[in-house]
Amino acid sequence: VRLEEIELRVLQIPLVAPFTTSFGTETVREVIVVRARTDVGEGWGEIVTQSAPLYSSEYTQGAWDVATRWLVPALLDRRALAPEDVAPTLEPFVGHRMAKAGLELAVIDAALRSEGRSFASYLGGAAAMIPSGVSVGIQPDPAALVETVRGYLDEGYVRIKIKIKPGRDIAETDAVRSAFPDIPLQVDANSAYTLADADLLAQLDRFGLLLIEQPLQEDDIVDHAALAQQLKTPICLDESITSVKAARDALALGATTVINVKAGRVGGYLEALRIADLCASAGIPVWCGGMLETGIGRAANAALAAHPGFTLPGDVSASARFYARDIVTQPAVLEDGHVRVPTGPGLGVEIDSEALEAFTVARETLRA
Ligand code: OSB
Ligand code: MG
Repeated sequence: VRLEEIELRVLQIPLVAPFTTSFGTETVREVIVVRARTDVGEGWGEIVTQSAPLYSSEYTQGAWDVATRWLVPALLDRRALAPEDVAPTLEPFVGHRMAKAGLELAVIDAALRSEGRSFASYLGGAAAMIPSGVSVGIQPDPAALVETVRGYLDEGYVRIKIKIKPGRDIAETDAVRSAFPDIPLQVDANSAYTLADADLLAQLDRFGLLLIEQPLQEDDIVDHAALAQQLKTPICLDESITSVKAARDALALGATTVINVKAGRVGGYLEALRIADLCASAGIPVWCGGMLETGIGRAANAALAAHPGFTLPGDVSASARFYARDIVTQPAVLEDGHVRVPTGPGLGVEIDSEALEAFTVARETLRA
C-alpha cells in the first residue's frame, strides 16, 4: 500500500471500575488510536501504552513523541509499503515497541481490508471462537476479591487471573482458591518481587495455579530461572518477553515454561506470531495477554489468539469488562465463556466515529 496520511489521536476512556495492579491504579484508559489513510483505503491500529511508564518504559506521551518525530515520518517516506515492511522500516529506532506495533497494525488493517481478507486468516488462525479469561485487579480485601471473581465466573469467564503484590498475595489467592476449588486460576505479580521472596512465592504452590506471571523484574532472566527451581508453580513471563530473541533466551535458560504474548510489548503482531511459532515448535504453552485494549486492539488480539499456537485461555475479555462504551460499533461480547473471532475484512470491526470523537483529547495528522 501507499501511505498518504497517518492520523494519531490520544483517547481517554473511562473504565467501568478502577483497575489496580502491583504498579498502580487506573480509572481512565489513555491510549493512542492510529488511522492510516492509504491509496487502497483506511486502516486502524492502537498503541497500547499507558499514561505512565509503570508496566514498561513506554508511556503515551513518549509514544506520541517518537511516533510523530521519527516513526511516522519514516513510514511516510516509503513509496510503497507491505505490512511485512513496517517492522524493518522502523527497526533502526531502538525500542518503542508499542508505538511500532500500533503503526504496523494500521497498515496491516488497510492492506487486508482492501484484499477482503480477515486478520485471523492472515495470521493463520482457524478458530471461530476463543476461550476468554479475565484479569482481576487487586480489590480492597480478600472477601471483596472473592465476590468480584464470583461475578466474572457467573458471566462465564473460563479462567481467572488475579493480580498480586507483596502483602496482597497468599491470603488473596487462598481466599479465591477456597471459594472456587476447581477453577483454572493464575496470578500476576507484574514484577513486584525479588528472588529473596522465593520462600514466600513457594507458598503459592499449594493452590494448584496454572502459572505465576512475571514475579520478578523485566531484566531478571537468570533470577527467574533460579526461582523456577524453587517453585512447583510454572513461571510465565510477560514483561521480560520483548521479542522472539528474548523468548528464545528465556526458554533456553529455563526462566519461563509458559509465555504470555502481547503484540504491543514485542513490537507488533508479526513478531507475536514468530513467538507463537517458536513456542509451538518447542511445545511451550502460549496465551494472548491484554493491555485494556479498545475494540481495535481487542479484535486484533482475538485474531491472534485464534492461531493454533495459543493453547491456554488468554486475557481477551469482553469489552464490557473495562468499558461502558467502546469505539467500535460491535464490541467483543462473552458468548458461553468465549469471544468470537471477527471474520470481516481486516480487523473486522467498524469504528463508532461518534464515540471516537467523544473520547479524543488530542490529535495530529502527518502527510506524505
Ligand atoms: O500484566 O497482563 C498484564 C493490563 C495492563 C498492563 C499489564 C497487564 C494488564 C492486565 C489486563 O493484566 C489485561 C487485559 O485484560 O487487557
Ligand atoms: Mg502480566
